[in-house]
Amino acid sequence: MSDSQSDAASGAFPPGFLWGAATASYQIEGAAREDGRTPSIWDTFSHTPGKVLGGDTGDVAVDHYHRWREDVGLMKQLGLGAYRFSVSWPRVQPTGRGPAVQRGLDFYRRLVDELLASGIQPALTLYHWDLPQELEDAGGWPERDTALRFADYAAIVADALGDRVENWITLNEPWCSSFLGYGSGVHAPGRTDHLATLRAAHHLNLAHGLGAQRLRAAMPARNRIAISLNTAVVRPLTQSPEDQDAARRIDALANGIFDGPLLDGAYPEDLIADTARLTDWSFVRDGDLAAINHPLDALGLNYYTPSLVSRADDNAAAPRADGHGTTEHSPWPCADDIAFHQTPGERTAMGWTVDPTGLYDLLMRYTRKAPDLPLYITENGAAYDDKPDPDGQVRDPERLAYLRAHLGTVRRAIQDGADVRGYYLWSLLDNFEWSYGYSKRFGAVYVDYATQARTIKASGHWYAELAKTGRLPKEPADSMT
Ligand code: IFM
Repeated sequence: MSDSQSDAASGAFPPGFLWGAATASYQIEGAAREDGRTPSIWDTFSHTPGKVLGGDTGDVAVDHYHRWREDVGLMKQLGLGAYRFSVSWPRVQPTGRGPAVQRGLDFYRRLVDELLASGIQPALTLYHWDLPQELEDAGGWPERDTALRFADYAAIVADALGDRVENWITLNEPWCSSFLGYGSGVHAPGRTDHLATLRAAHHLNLAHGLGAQRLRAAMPARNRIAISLNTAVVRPLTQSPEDQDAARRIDALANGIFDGPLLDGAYPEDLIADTARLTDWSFVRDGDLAAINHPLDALGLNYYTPSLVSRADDNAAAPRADGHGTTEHSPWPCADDIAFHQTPGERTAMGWTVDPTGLYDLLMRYTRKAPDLPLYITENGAAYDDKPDPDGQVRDPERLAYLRAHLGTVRRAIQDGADVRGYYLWSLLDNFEWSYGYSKRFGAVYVDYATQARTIKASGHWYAELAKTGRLPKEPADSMT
């Protein structure tokens, strides 16, 4: 038994386990038109009537651009060891080309310095979905040039912050950028073209690889480079060969399309065969796969809920609801005959089933697939309809139970050999939940959107206790729950 396995067996997380929280630029910053920032695809999308619930936009969000110092203070109160944030590409390189804007970079430098002074490790994500609109106008992720532009942008940020940020994540959830952005169209830029979806996925992979090369060249060797994937845990509805094949196909489209080139240096053969009627994949050029296969220092996994699929008898009847909204257009290319089902059990406010076994399965899957790669859970959490009580406290027992259950399975996975080094709660603050606007609250900290007042929720106090002791607290942190 390794040291970390025996720690886990004794109820504790391994020493040095990183307790973090995560956010993303467009979801929290606001200040959409300040200091030279130009519009991203999410500015355009959210300002298009009918795209985001209630017509919400990220114009103000939770005003983190101005309240960042207060927010670092909240992180200190939560006892966080790490904070994962993303850089807004159009804030530091407006329009996605050309020189950097110093004021934009200065914002992140101040934030990082404050984190370091507070003993909180920064973990920087380069791309969490806010593509400069001008790059989308030039074709967006389906076009190869966007990957080259990303590599230049990565070098700019590495030059500015590589001396003080040690944890780097190239992309967040490239599946969402490609399949929701270009397939179902429920995310920006809102296109519904399955060939564009697959091209976007490849160019996001290429962006990761080229970006990782540039980061490596520009930064001290101690810095770690990772990517955050929202790998799906895909389960067949029944054990019939048809349902098992449906699960295999969705697995290839959700996972193999990213972890194949990243970890094995190739797209899975079944993915190529399953999508042959749409494309011959000739947009993959010589040298691309080697670039994407650039060595990683860690793998980030984001987990919320598993997927349950079956082969639909009647194509027209295949439900579209797959956890990302019920949409007119499926995000999944060449999979119109596959149906998605609600997994049984309690659901969060997103309608996502609470199933911590999926997180265990995910961690063990990548332990088997990439045994030498440290794993980080770069997102996990739940939305609930939180409201302050008359005494001003925010009691969120469902989220607390969700976190406790999921962290219990993380501990079990460590005990069973998974090299999990840290956990980032999604999210630090309530924020702009993409096409759901401000209607879904994921934060450990409640935000009153009218006043921007912040209140640590009961689950946040509980998490602080966990971060302090490295053990799952037996009882809620205080009488609030
Ligand atoms: O809010 C998002 C985040 O931006 C990416 N991962 C999933 C979260 C919850 O939907």
